[in-house]
Amino acid sequence: AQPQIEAVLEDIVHKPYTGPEHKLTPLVNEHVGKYSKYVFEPVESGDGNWQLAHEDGDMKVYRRELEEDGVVVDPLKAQHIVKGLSAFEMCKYFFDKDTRLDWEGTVESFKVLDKLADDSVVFHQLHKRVWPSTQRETVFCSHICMLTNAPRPENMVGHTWMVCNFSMEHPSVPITSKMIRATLNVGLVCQTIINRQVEPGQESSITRDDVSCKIIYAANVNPGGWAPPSVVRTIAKREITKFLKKISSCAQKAVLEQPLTL
Ligand code: H13
Repeated sequence: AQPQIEAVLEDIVHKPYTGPEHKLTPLVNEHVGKYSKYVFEPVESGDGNWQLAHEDGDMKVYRRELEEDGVVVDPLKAQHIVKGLSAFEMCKYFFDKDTRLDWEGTVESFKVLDKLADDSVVFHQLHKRVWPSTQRETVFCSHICMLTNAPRPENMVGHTWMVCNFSMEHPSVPITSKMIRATLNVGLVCQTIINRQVEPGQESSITRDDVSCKIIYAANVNPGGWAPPSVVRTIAKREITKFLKKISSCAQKAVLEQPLTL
């Protein structure tokens, strides 16, 4: 089945949410192009290297154990289903910096370095100290877009949406010895699932009660600098689980009073 899956993933195309193009458009396209396919590579039926690390209701967290130069860089993938909101609403909530600190438990503070377009922003983040050692910082570009031709789960309505966050360097924040620069590449892909039959042309009758958001979240984290592998693995599993639970409940609350946007 592998060549078939590869052919399907090859067809995925991403469309900018708002545009226009900017100086990092080629870099964004490169990352989104790769990540939009990687996120959909199956974990259950794949090569067997993915292990289910945590399961809690609709949430599943998988990891592949990997070390580079003695540093743990386990790829992580998680799936979750959140009731009462659409794929677009979830991605927009994850992308929106103004509500980030409501749910983001790993960040102490952040700064916008570059607003490239409404759909592409470069950030510098200071992370909370999780070890009794040096604090981590990250510089990354965050991009929101729509994916076309992505594999559609059963009972899906509307479009597939994605936020791609990738580490990069930026001249205004050189790497110093005061902090360790961690690097992450993250893809959050969301699709809206409907729990009742809707006749063609009746889509405007869909309400919040009818929908759930299916999330696939993939993260490749390099903590930078050495830390005991078992500690990194414990923290990574704990943080990704906490993150998914927290963003889900915060996003549900945030959209509650608003009309559904598919
Ligand atoms: O995705 C998460 N947060 C984003 C918004 O703050 C930023 C993140 C990103 C940061 C820096 C570079 C690129 C992307 O996408 C939530 C992160 C949840 C935690 C995932 C697992 C953390 C593992 C930590 C391992 C020890 C350092």
